[in-house]
Amino acid sequence: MTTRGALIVFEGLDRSGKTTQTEKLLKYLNENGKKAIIQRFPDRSEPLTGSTIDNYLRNASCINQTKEAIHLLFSANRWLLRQKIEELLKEGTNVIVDRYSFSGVTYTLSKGVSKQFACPPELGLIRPDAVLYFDVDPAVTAKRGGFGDEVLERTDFQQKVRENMKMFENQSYWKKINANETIDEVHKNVCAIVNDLIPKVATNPIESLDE
Ligand code: FDM
Repeated sequence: MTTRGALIVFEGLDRSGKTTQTEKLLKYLNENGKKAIIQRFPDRSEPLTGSTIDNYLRNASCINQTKEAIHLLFSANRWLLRQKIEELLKEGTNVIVDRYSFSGVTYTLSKGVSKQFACPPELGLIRPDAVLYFDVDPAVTAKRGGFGDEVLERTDFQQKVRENMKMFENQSYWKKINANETIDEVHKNVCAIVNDLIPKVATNPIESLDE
C-alpha cells in the first residue's frame, strides 16, 4: 500500500525563523531517505496571482485595492496550488509549507476585516497534519536583518498578528515552537515533532479545513 506524505505547515511572524527551519527540515528529511518539498505561500511564481501579490507586498506598483480583495487574492493563491499539494501527498511526498491559511486569516484580521469575511475562503483547503507555530515577541524580530523591507513588517501590526494567532491554539494540529532558541535547538524540536508525525498520519485520509 502506498502511504501518504504529511502536510507540515510553518507559521509565525515575519523574521521568526520559519524559512531557515523549512530549509533545514527539507535537508534532514531528504538525507533520511524521505521525499519532501517546500511550498511557500504566497507563491509569488503562481501565474494568475503571484506577481500581483508580490507587487502588493513590495509596494512596487502601489496597488490601490480593498483589504478584502487582497485577502481573496492570497486565498486564491492557495486554492490554485491545492490540487498539486494533494497529488504530492498522495504519492508519498511530505509537503513542508511556509505560511498557509493561518497567516491568511490573521494578517487580514489585523487590518480590521471581520472573521466572517476572512475565514470562509479557507474552508476546503487541505487540513495540515501539523502547524508548527514559531512564537516570538515582535520586539525581537524587529531587530533581525531585513525587517521592514515589506509593507506589513511594522512592529505594531506584527503584535496584532501575534494576538490573532491565539485563535488557533486549541486546534489539535497547533504546535507552538519557542522561536527564541538557537537555530540548532529549534531544528531539533522540529525534527522530533516531524519524526513522530510522518508515520502516524501515513495511512490517514487527507482532510479539508472545516472550521
Ligand atoms: N501574508 C501571507 C498575508 O498577508 N496573507 C497570506 O495569506 C499569506 C500567506 O505576506 F507579511 C503576508 C505575511 C507576510 C507576507 O512574506 C509574506 P514572506 O516573507 O513571503 O513570508
